[in-house]
Amino acid sequence: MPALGYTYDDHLPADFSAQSLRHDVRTGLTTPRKWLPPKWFYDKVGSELFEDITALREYYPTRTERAILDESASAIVAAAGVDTLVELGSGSSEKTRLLLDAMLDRADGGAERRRHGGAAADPIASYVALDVSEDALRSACAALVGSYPRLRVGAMRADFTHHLELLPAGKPMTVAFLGSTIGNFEPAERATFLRALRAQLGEHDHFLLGADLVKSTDVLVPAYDDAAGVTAAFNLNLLDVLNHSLRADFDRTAFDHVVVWDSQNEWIEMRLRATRDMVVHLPDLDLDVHFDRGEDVRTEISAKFRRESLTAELAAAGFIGRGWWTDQRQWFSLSLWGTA
Ligand code: SAH
Ligand code: AVI
Repeated sequence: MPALGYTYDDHLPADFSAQSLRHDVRTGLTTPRKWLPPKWFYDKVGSELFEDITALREYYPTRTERAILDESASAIVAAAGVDTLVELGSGSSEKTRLLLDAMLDRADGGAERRRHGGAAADPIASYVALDVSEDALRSACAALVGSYPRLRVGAMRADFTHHLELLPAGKPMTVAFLGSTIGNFEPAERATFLRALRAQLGEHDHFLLGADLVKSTDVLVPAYDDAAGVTAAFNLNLLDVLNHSLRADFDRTAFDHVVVWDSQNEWIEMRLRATRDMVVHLPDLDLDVHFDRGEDVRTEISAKFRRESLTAELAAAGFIGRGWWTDQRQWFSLSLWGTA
């Protein structure tokens, strides 16, 4: 057993933040409609702010998904029938505990029946957390090790848009992608991701997807524009990330947090809107970026789904539906997908 109690594998190059962030910032801030990819939200402060968001009264997705898991984790685990769980974008791995409890209960029954003198602390199930955020991975995995002596825990620092080929092979696994993080992809990116994931899965593997559903804008918009301003702080923190990582000189007081529901695409857009004309210097990129007063940088889309179109997208990528769980109000869904 490693000293930490969990294994830690960093698959991101040492200059990941430097190179990949530079590339994304140059691409996103030099086009007429400026944008930045949401994966850069999650430095230590950003990961903590996201956790604060999950506790907000207005932010229903986390507690709704947790309620579905409370009700149905055992049924989900029974349908998937595996004892290895790999989670993409695992963050705090908090809701995951409901799945781990169900997996361990299920495995424990089997272990009792198969016991041939193995030590009581032998691992009976495995969990691999994959995230770009080292801080989130380390605190989540350390906490899991403390809570689950019979769980083998691994942390993989990796980018799920580039590194799916690193998923463990050999034993059947369920790959979980919770929290509706899939909604943060553009549609084309989402199709690429689903095809890439499908290519990594064998006939006994499953994909467990948490997806937020279309609902009234009276519920959707406040979830991304809360009264306490936590989501605004999360959005503006992106400018601090650029200032720290690229020696940029964004003045965060010169940008407003803006939330728009795009009814055609059925997604929420988070933007940062310049409140005055300005030039921002990014010396590490040898780049000066001009902002007009009122100009937006799109920082995130958060797509909301419908069962029929989501099923069609999964089918197009080669997945077969194995189960669909939702809450009473049908605000959020958990769905299980097989490959054969
Ligand atoms: N699954 C958790 C956390 C969701 S927040 C939940 O449901 O509450 C999104 C998480 O995905 C963050 O922890 C962030 O660091 C991670 N993430 C975002 N983009 C990523 C990428 N490209 N590769 C790996 N992890 C990513
Ligand atoms: C991680 N992701 C699914 C969150 C969402 O709801 O799109 C990120 C977030 N952005 C603002 N609030 C939460």
